[in-house]
Amino acid sequence: GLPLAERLERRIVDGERNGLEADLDEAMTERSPLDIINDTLLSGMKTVGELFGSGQMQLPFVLQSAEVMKTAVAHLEPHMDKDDSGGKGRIVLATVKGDVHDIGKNLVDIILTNNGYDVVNIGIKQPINAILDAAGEHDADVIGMSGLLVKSTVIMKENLEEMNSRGVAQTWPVVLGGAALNRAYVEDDLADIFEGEVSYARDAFEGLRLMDSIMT
Ligand code: B1M
Repeated sequence: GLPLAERLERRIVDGERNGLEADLDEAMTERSPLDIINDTLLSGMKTVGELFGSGQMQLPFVLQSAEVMKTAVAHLEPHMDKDDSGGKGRIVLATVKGDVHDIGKNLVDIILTNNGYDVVNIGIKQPINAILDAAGEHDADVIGMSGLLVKSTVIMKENLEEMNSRGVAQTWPVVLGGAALNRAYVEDDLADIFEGEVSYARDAFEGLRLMDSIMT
């Protein structure tokens, strides 16, 4: 058979979950859960994206791969190093209106939670109203928005404009992430129109670094 790491990556691409947990347990004897996610599972998801984008994979199979990815992350999560005492700061996290992609957002949740932040994860397809309501209700320090569709980058811009017009741009620094964004769009274009602080996180770890710098 294939070496373990390749086998795990194949499981994501093929959406094959039989024996997944056993392979993950074996992988954890050699590598940390986060390394397994970053070096192996995410590269499987990347392949899925490429196959789907080039028409070689149909949507139901993408969904299966996403389910296997989620199962794998759920299996690894309890084994991660954590300081989940909370108290370092609170972030409201959402996938924006019209967008269902949540694997990345949920990884950000895990990384921040495991590093002492309180995360209020309000889920997918969240309109700006719901995001701002949650931020107010939970007395958040930061708002985090995720989105993977090109359409979502436009929604994010509208959300920031809405925060401007409601006069709450200064209330919550905003962190944005997701595959359709890029640094220049956020740090040049969006930062230009937003009356508060907006930053771009390329991955969950940059999200953590941004939280650390905002909260100190
Ligand atoms: Co969809 N999808 N999808 N999809 N999907 C993409 C995004 C796409 C690029 C695939 C492609 O064509 N190559 C494409 C978008 C194209 C575009 O907009 N131009 C696409 C499409 C077209 C669609 C549909 C429209 C397909 C259809 O219905 N015809 C549809 C959209 C539905 C909707 O949202 N309304 C759709 C649906 C789906 C599934 C439901 C099948 C499934 C999602 C399941 C789920 O999430 N529960 C799915 C998947 C799995 C993907 C791909 C293959 C993988 C996404 C993923 O989970 N990656 C994706 C391909 C790609 O991204 N290139 C694709 C792994 C994840 C860990 O990465 O989310 O980027 P990511 O998160 C990273 C960073 O971006 C960052 O940290 C994470 C860890 O490093 N990050 C943050 C993310 N959010 C952050 C927030 C932060 C900080 C960092 O702070 C707030």
